[in-house]
Amino acid sequence: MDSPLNSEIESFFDSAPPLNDRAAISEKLKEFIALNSSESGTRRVACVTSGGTTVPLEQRCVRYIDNFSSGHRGAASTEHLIKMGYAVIFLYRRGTCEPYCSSLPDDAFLECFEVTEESAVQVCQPYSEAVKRAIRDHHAAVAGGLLLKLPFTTIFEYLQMLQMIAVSSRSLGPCSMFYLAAAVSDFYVPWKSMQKQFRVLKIERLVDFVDVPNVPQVYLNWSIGAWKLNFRRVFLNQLGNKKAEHKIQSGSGPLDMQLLQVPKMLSVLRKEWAPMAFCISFKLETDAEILLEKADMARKKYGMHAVVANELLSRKEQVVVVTNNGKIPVYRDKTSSDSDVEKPLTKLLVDRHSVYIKDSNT
Ligand code: PAZ
Repeated sequence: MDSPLNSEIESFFDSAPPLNDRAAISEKLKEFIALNSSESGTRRVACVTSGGTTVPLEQRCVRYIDNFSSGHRGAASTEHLIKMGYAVIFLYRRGTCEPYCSSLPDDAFLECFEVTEESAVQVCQPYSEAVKRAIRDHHAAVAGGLLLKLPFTTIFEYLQMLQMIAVSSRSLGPCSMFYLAAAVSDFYVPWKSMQKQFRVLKIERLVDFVDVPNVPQVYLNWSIGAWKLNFRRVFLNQLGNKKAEHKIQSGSGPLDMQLLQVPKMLSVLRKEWAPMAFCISFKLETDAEILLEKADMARKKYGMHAVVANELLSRKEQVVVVTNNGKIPVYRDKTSSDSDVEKPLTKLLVDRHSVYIKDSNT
């Protein structure tokens, strides 16, 4: 338990800001899992993660690091999994694609509705069918206890919520699936060190840490061209009324930033949080040459049951499912314009999950 990875994970969670709505999330999860577990048979429950995590640079966040993920993969996969009988916990980045919305325009609220002469609101004719279908299907999934949507924004929220979901769904044993399509930041700024730096100082004014009490490691080093340095010593009132000494300068210039690596939670998810669950992670690369090799390395390293390898530009057309007994390419059905690659992909993974459940029960 006391491995270097575990202590990194512990320090990540210790340094994370507590979730505001932890109790409410926990209650929703408990209800959802109970609803989908019954004595007559447990329904399969998938946790689908979707969209990208942000890395805040300030506690009162003005600036943050983000990534490209649209959440399309996660939203489409959720719809297919529900169609195949799964209940889905959809852990998604606020503002990215949501299930049942793909046929609506981006600003659906403003484009799909109009105000009539009698001041009533009605759906614009061209969107009538799409809106009806989206509302009907979404309502059926949520009201039927098949879809629980949990939004996140930051890497801190995402990992805390993933841990809560994994631990809560332990009771489902092999019937639980993790489908980890979110694009998760590799690096982060520890929350506590952020408080020390940015509560008083603005990012562009901070040059370097020297000797900050209670901070064992210097996490960030914002350095600005040496020729411009005009250090002043400031003493900031910090945690427990202790004084922290910073060097700052008031000029401008380039900014170097050192971030900590986000500890790899996949192996902890597999070994500790949800050891019986069927786990699928995704590997994205921009270089096709190294993609499959890296996906297989990730599969072995983190003990995943499958890794879905995808390349940035072709990710909507084809992916490769890497398992311990082979690499299976999966293609979008190009003969149909409204088909997506997530349909055959989820079908394949659901079949693998069935075999896994059968093997686990014998
Ligand atoms: O969200 P999206 O549909 O735009 O893209 C999906 C994806 C490329 C983020 C996903 O398939 C994926 O590869 N996620 C893992 C990325 C990674 O951390 O390697």
